[in-house]
Formats: sequence, structure tokens, C-alpha cells
Amino acid sequence: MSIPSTGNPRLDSLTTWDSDWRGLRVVVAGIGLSGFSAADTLIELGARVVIADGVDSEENRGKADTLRIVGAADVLLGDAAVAALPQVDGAPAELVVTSPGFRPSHPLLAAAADAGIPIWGDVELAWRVRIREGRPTAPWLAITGTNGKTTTVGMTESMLRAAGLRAIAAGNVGTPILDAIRDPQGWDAIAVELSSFQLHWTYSMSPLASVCLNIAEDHVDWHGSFEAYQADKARVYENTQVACIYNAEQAATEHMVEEADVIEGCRAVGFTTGMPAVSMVGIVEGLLVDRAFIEERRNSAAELASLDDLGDTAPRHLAADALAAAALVRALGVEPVAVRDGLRNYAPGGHRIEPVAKLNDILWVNDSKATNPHAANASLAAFGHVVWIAGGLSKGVSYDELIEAHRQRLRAVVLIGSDSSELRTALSRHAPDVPVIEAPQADTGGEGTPTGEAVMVQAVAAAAAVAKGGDTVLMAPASASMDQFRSYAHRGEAFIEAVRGYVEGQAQTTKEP
Ligand code: UMA
Repeated sequence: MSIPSTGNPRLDSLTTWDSDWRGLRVVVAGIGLSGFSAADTLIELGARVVIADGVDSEENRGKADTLRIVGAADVLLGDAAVAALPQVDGAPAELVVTSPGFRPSHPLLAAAADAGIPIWGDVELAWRVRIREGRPTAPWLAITGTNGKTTTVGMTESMLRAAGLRAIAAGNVGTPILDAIRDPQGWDAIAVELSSFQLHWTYSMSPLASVCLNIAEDHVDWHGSFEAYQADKARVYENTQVACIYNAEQAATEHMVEEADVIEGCRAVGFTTGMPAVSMVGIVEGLLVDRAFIEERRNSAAELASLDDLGDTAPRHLAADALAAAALVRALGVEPVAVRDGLRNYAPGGHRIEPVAKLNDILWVNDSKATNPHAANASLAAFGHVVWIAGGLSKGVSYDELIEAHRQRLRAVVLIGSDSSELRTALSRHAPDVPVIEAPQADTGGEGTPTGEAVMVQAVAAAAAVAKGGDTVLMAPASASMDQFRSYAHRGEAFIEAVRGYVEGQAQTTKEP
């Protein structure tokens, strides 16, 4: 498969693990999960690598020591390290490999772009090194979308394993793709979760099958506009070999497939939670069925699984994720029975519409994974009267539609987050009668300010004070967590702890004479 030209013959020649990477001058931006794996890989390949990260923390200093030991040319930490593009061994870099969190407008990346130095993400690097000693490590099944990525990638991995394949979920889900690629045993297939940030810096990937699950406003601050975000999501379909899978209930994703440059013979396959047409997977009378990957698809369908295989209380969007995963693995030739067994074995990750406690007929639910309005919409829709704990980093998205759709179910809103002004404005515009309670603010870095954990304790107490029997207290912030917490998982843990603390406190109170 040909890789598009970078305009730089040296870089164009770097298309396998065994290419000559020796002495290539590379700056790696970021020393988090992806930056560390990219730097470690490039050093192993013999490149000269300088790593730069804006945060001079103890954790980063520890990682810097490790990279120096394995042979990094230099590791630079702190504000000044990323204020400009560092040199490598006293000469300009030939390549920058960036972590997804760095925005394209970041001074380091802007300097590289101005100097005409190519910028790759870790996914681009992984695609280029995946062929080793003449053999590709494994076919990739690529998954993106605004919501449902992590669930779909987990279901895909589970189905692949049920088919007896050695498979792994990697990428945005948490295991850097370069760590998967470098596994000495290799894989039969890799389910790759890709964020819009990662896709932005990916050029030559050619997945066996790909899907954009859905698209809604998110990460506008990083991409500059919704259109730019959507354009980056659409890149998942480029160069797909066997099947581009789209959401038949969202025309925008089908349009992306129509516009994509794919490998000859690649097919468009839809997924729908309704009755499937030809070349789709969908649902008929409670069964997940395939009308895309069977020979007699014009007049019949193959049963893949039953909705019951998803569990008793699976919401509708889980069925959509399951169908998308099924289409991905069917493109690889996985048998229907493995789709069913994979779904039965699948254990959903935490922090997704997860009931935490029930006390005095009030249900407490953790949906910290709802980091944007689209995800929060799905969880608000699942409950009746809700005391909603929301707010955080808004990422430049609009809350108007969300509040308009759910104002009737809101008993009250408890705002967390260092700047919830956009949410507050939308609430006063569309739900002026709903009481809004502000929890105190926290800062992840500052001293003397309340921690995220302390804020959550106060938010839980405030919610408890207004919730009535039959209500659900739902922590589905519709915002990212990084203003007050390390991650959405950290925010979810803080909520669970705070709810447990509250419930135990109530039990003590009732025991006292
Ligand atoms: N950094 C800077 N300056 C910046 C931005 C970051 O110096 O402007 C430094 C930070 O100090 C830190 C490092 O870069 O040391 C972090 O890099 P990063 O934010 O790109 O994160 P990684 O640790 O490399 O993790 C990334 C993904 N994170 C992001 O895209 C923000 C992880 O997805 C992913 O699991 C990992 O690569 C492996 O592929 C997380 C995520 O939040 C779960 N993703 C977003 C989402 O799902 O909505 C996109």
C-alpha cells in the first residue's frame, strides 16, 4: 500500500520498522502516554530524540530519567521547554511527533509548521512501523465518533477474542497504539480507538474496516470549529480496505464515507437500530442481524445475537455500538457465533451510567464519561426526575439544545467546574425556574483551593438536600474534567467516594438514638 508523500524523501522512505530511522532528528511533544511511547519507539529505532513537555512535575521528571537512560538526546520540561521548537543536537528537527493534547496552534507546533517541518501523531508513526521483517503486525479496525468509542472498541475486542483471535483494544482507549505494535507476540487484529486529535495528525493509515459512530459538537476549542472537528473525524475512512461502516441514522457519517478515498473494492455498510436494508446490519424483532456480509443479503439476513445478549437493561445506544462492532469484525470474517459470545462476555467499563447507591428511594448514578452534551443527552434521557450534577471544562460547545430537551425533568442543577458560565447561561435562558446551586470551585494545580474531591463532597450534599423520593441524582457533567480532576475516571471516583461517604453518614445518623 502506498503512503502519501510528505515532500521530504528521507521521511517518505520511513515506511516500516526496518527502514533506516538512524540519526533522524525528531522532537516529541509531550511525555504523557502517547509521547512516552513515541519517544521510546523512536529511540529504539535509532533516531535522535528530544522530548519537550510543558509540565515539570515529579512524574514527568521520573519519565525523563527513564528516557535519558534509554538514549534520548535530551528531555526538556517546563513552560520554556515548549515555548518554541527545540533543536536536536544543535540542528533543526526533521520531524515532530506530537501528543494528541497539543493543539495545532500550540507555539511549538506552530513553529514547526512555519518551518515546514512535518508533524505526525503517534498513530501515524505506528502505522509506519507496523511492518517488521516484511510482515504487518495485524489488521486494524479503526473506531471513532463523538460518543460510544470506548464501548465499541471494547465490544470489538471481546468479539475478536471470542473468535479465538489474539486481539487488543488500543489507541485513545488508553493503551498507546505503539505499545500494541511493539508487543513481541504480535496480534491477529487490533481494535484501534481514535480521537479527532489523533486523526488530525494521521495521514497514511489504511484500516481493514473503519467506523465513525456518530458526530455531535465536541472539542471545538481544539479544532477551531465544528466543521474542522467533523473533517478530522472523517479521516478515519481514508484508505479503508474492506468496509467503511456508517451510522444509517446519521446522514453526516454516510456523507463522510461518500467523500472518502478508499481502496478499490471497499464497501459502505450501514448500521441501524431499526430494520436493516441491504448492506446494513440492524435489528429485527429483538435480534441483531447482518444483511451486509452474507452472500444472500438481497433476500435474507443472518442472526448475530439477541438484544438480551447485551444485558437486561441495555439502553438503545448500546445496541448501536454493538452493531457497529459486529460490522467491524464481520468485515474481518468473524463468524456470527463469536459476535454473540463477544457481547455476552463484554464487561462495560466504569463511569458510564453506573448506579452507585440507592437510599430513601433516590438513585445515585455516575456518568462521569459524559464529557460532552451529546453523551449527557443519552443519560438524562434514561431517567425521570433528575438532580443533575454538571459542569467542568466546556470545550467551547453549546448547551442550549441539551437544556431545552431536558428542562422538564430537572429538579435542580448542581454546578461543579471552574467556569460553568456557558452552562449557567443556557440554564437561565431555557430553564429559568430550575434551581441552580453552585458548588465551590477547585483547581488541580493551585494550593489553598479546595480539591476536586472536596468539591464533589459539597456537590453531593447539595444534591441530597434537594432530591425527593423517586428522583435520580445524575453526575453527567457534559464537560471535560481536567479543570478540577486528572481525568473523567478521577472525577467518577471522587463522586463514588462522596456518595458512599454521604450514604454511610446517613446510616450513622439513623443508628444514633
Ligand atoms: N502537554 C503539554 N502541553 C499541552 C498539552 C499537553 O505540555 O498543550 C503535556 C502534558 O503536560 C502531559 C502530556 O503532554 O505530560 C499529555 O499528553 P496528552 O494530553 O496528549 O495525553 P496522553 O497522556 O498522551 O494521552 C493521550 C490521550 N489524551 C488526550 O488526547 C488528551 C488519551 O486519551 C489516550 O488514551 C492516550 O493518548 C493513548 O493513546 C484520553 C482522552 O482524554 C482518554 N482523550 C480525549 C477524549 O477521549 O475525549 C480525546
